[in-house]
Amino acid sequence: MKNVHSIDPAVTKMLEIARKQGMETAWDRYLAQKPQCGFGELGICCRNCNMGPCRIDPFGEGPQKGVCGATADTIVARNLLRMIAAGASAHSDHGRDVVETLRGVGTGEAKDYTIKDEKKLMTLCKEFNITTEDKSIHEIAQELGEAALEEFGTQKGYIQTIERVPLQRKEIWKNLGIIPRGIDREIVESLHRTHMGVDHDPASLILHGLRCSLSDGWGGSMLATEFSDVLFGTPRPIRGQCNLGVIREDAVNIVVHGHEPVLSEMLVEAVQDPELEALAKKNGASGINLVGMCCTGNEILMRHGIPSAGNFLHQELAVMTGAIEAMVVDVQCIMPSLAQLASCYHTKFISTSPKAKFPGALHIQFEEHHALDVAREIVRQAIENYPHRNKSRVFIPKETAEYVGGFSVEAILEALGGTWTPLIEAIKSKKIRGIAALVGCNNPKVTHDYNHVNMTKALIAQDVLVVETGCAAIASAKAGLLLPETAQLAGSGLASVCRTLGIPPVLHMGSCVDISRILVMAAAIAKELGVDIADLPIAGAAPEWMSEKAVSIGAYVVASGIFTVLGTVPPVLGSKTVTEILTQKAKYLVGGYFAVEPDPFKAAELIINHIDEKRAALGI
Ligand code: SF4
Ligand code: MSK
Repeated sequence: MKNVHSIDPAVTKMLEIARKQGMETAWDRYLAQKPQCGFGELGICCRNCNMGPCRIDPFGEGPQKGVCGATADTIVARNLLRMIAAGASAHSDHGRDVVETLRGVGTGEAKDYTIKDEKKLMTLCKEFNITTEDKSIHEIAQELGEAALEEFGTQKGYIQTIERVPLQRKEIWKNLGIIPRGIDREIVESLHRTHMGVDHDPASLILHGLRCSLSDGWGGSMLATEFSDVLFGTPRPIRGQCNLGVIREDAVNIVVHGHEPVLSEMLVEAVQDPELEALAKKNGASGINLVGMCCTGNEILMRHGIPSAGNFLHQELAVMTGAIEAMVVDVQCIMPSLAQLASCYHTKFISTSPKAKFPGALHIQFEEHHALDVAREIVRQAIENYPHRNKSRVFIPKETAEYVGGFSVEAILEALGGTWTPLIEAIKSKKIRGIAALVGCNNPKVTHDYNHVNMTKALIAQDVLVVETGCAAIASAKAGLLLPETAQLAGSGLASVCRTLGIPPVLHMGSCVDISRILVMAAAIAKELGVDIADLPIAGAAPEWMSEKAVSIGAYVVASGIFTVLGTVPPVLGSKTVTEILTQKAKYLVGGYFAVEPDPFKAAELIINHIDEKRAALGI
């Protein structure tokens, strides 16, 4: 699709407002960047030392080596490894914060948090070999928190959650030497290897990239998910509303944007404080309206049905409605443009993380030991800002869509009646042809939501059950695809399964770190069938990805044995060797491999062909 910014009518309306008001957006800045640097696009520029920056001439006429002698293969592989390391570090540091919060509950420091899923706490204790007899819940939480923190720098040679992987997969990783030895260790080693004068072999660099990414998917991200469930509850199916229309003209609107539920969960609690509700009314509002955005939005959507104002490219548009009293952010995927944009309206742009500061923002530091007080202060700031709203500048698009979210692995198992058998039988009988995981961001290089929505529709029409997280899931929510009624768009086999179980053909499994839920589900099905994950009729896709986290995700999904289609081109084409490893040789090494296909219909076909190949190999 050409020359259209978005398929979402709410976005189109807001871009018209932006044009009228002379406000710039990511789409404008993307166009201003064009043509983007060809060296960067191909991944063949290096500034890893001060003999550079160096670049390789892609046409073979100019320099073919950096000052140190590094070739295009080395430079591309090093750059890719650095992207993986950055992505893995973001997810894993998020995981660390959640684990620290659980430990804080145990020690009594994080006094405003409680344990909402005791059953999961106990299950994790078993997994981490922690005895629970004669211990208080607080002692257990502290001990489990400490054991999980060990995973970041463990000395035992591998991370604990690797035990969840089917034996066949573990053997593959062992033979390749890519079992992650510690979450932080693999990230640190990535930076060491890519320092000037260390690892120069593209295959060696990429293999370490897989190892580093596994420390994210099966490590940091998985801890983030599991420990969030313990603290805030394991999601169960829940209905809610999505898109910019969830912003209310008569209420104090607070958008919480970013990733970590430790902040958003406290805001959920603070907005229910009767004193603050009364203050909102005193200031002329009907109440307080908390809405989410991006993945922190997904966290509270999954657990509380809090409305989501949209995905990644909605963040600037929400401010432009003129009806946002506070845009509250923590970490990741937050455009720095928000600070200046907010200053053009009455909106308070509030940063909260000591790790993520923004010139022009109001910084109210979020601290776990008095989390609720900080959350209340943020809400108070928003309420007191309500009278400053310029009503003549308010424009809120009407678009909203209903969704059902909250499909944790536990919730899916419950819907199946407690065992994987009904799902496996449906796959065997081809009612469900296979499973595709659609994940990842938006990117102004691609018509917003176009790939997500069309690929999802094309897959369910062919009886492929689609599981989604992150901004991909929000795209489907806005398009009305996360409803049981959507079964009518599915093939007859998938539709009949959905009707029997009362589930949508597209399951919202959570935020970006919750891709670990998809790994857990894949591992469970593989174990049940006695095969490797790579043998399953499943595939992954990141149709509109943009972030380094998505690079780490793609790498760990492939390393877990799953074929993955990317909708935007990664910066690797400057090296034939690296491109071949990722798109061909990886298949023989780890079972999974990458394909790049910007057309969502062709991408869906690639996935269906792959699923059919796997079905044939399994003899089903
Ligand atoms: Fe150039 Fe080599 Fe230094 Fe990179 S590491 S900037 S290629 S000299
Ligand atoms: S928020 S990483 S834009 S999915 Fe997780 Fe969305 Fe991508 Fe951020």
